Amino acid sequence: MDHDNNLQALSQPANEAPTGRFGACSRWLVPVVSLGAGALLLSTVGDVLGPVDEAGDPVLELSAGVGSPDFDSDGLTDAQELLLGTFPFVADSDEDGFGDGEEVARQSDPRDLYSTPDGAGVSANLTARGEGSALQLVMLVYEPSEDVGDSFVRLGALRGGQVSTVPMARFASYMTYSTIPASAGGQLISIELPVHPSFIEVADQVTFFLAAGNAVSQSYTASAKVDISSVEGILLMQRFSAAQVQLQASQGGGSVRQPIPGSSSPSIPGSWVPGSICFQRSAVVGGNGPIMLHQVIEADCLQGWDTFCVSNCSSALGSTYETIDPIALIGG
Ligand SMILES: [Ca+2]
Ligand SMILES: [Ca+2]
Repeated sequence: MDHDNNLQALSQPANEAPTGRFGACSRWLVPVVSLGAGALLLSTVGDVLGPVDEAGDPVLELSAGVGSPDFDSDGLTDAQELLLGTFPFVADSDEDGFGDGEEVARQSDPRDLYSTPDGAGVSANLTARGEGSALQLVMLVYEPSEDVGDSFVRLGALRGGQVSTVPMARFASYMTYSTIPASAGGQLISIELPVHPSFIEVADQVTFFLAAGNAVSQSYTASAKVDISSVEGILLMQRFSAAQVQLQASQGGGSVRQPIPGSSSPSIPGSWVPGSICFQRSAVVGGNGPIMLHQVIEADCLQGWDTFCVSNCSSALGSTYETIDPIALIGG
């Protein structure tokens, strides 16, 4: 069964890749393994690799070199800093000794002086934002080794029940990539990768996941994921946040669906509720390896957020969706 094969591939380092585990130019990249059937992300058109639709036809071309600058070289692009509320021109916004990008990668708050990274191992963060016509995936990996070549990074997608490896090496001309020194001698790897919205729209929901580890031990020790869904032509990012969850703490927490319109077309439908957001709680009702099946057990437009709630938020009650358990990606 395809699931089993894909899950097995997920749980093992991609050392069966045709060009060897490390390419000559980018040692940290895990080269292409394969894309699952029905999960076309790229196609060769002449010598050009680019996004395609389900029929395999090229879709809107993303211009090479797309991406926001990182003025203060902290690993977060200016656009991402504006979204996070950090200072695009100050590498350490809260002056706690850790750069903003490093704090995001290491799960601490770059806007809180008293929130600093704990733990010394590999750490990863994956999120997304809209930029132009693309969904921009934002990957940050903290690698404690001095040698960035020790890193072992893999990006994948769960879509329509299929797990695929996203071949980052083939996106090289599209993505923004940098490595910068971290505070204690390690490295911060920062990658922004544009994905065409149609990749999500054709499947309603896609979970992108990132696994990172050390090449010497050939195992993944950190992982992250982001769930993106498509409703009425708007992409929604599922987010978990202490502050948001506190609103429903008495009910056991949950998540919110935050719209991520492209910056060039902020076309939130008029039927959406401004100033509130779709809050959902779900329960795990099944799964297979790292794939978990959730059922929505609560769905309400919740006031208090400077965003928009999808008009059919409450109709999600009882629906199911698949996602990845990032913990299950570790150790393979
Ligand atoms: Ca920056
Ligand atoms: Ca901080």
